[in-house]
Amino acid sequence: MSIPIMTIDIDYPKEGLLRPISDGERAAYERDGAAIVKGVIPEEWVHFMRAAVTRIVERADPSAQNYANEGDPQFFSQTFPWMFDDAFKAWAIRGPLIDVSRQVMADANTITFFYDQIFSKAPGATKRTPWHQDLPFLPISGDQLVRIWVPFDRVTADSGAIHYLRGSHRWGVIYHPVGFKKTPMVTDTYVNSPYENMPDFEADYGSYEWLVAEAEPGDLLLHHPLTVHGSPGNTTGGYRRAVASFYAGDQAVWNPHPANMFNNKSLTGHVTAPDLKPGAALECDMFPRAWP
Ligand SMILES: O=C(O)CCC(=O)C(=O)O
Repeated sequence: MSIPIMTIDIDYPKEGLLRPISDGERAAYERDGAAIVKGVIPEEWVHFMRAAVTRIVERADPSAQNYANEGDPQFFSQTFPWMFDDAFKAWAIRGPLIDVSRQVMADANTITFFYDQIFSKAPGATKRTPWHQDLPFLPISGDQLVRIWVPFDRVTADSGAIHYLRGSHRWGVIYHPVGFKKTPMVTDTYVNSPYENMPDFEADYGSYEWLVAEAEPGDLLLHHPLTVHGSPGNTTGGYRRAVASFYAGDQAVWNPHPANMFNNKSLTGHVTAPDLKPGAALECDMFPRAWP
């Protein structure tokens, strides 16, 4: 796919964040590596992005993922939707999440949009999201990084609320990436990771403190890319649709380790990784400047 030009050819909502992120929310994020921020996304954006997610789920391009087991209701995912759908481009580089990133990474001089990913669990999609951290999948290092997960449906414990292991972003450990579906293409990429094996968090669930992130449309979740997290299946009769967007400050740099997501062609084969030198700033058309 060619590098997109930064024009947006559709009409999109113009309303910004409904209120700033509070000191308490920022402190919770710093302490726990995850936080629920209530009532900040304008309703117009929620409707606009719910329709956009539905469009991409229905499009079912071969570059999309279905992590569900054969015959089960769909657990859909799609990376880089912003590169082929202008609604996602507007959300990524003109929407309210830029202000969120600025407020969370207050010491950053610039904010770069790194990538986006849709997660949609259909009614009855029982496949769980395995425990993982995001950083080991990504060709970046640094601490000025935030993932913002925005739901477009009500998210409850039984529809697949994300469980975050509180404080795990400060353990100083990076775990081996695990494929959401164990196909050879995925497993062969991640086997080359320089990171250590993950403990069995499922078996020892009760020994840790978790944030179970139930949320409503209009809310958002912040998480640090080193926070261990995962989610159960959706046992309700409704969809659980969300978009996760990843932003970086100027202190983050390119780190193309062998297990990064661009080597997992089933996830990113529809885009071309940029030709940056290890340690370089994230400056290229694929990672657009969101601010200033
Ligand atoms: O929506 C999910 O279950 C997975 C989300 C996730 O792992 C992420 O955004 O990093």
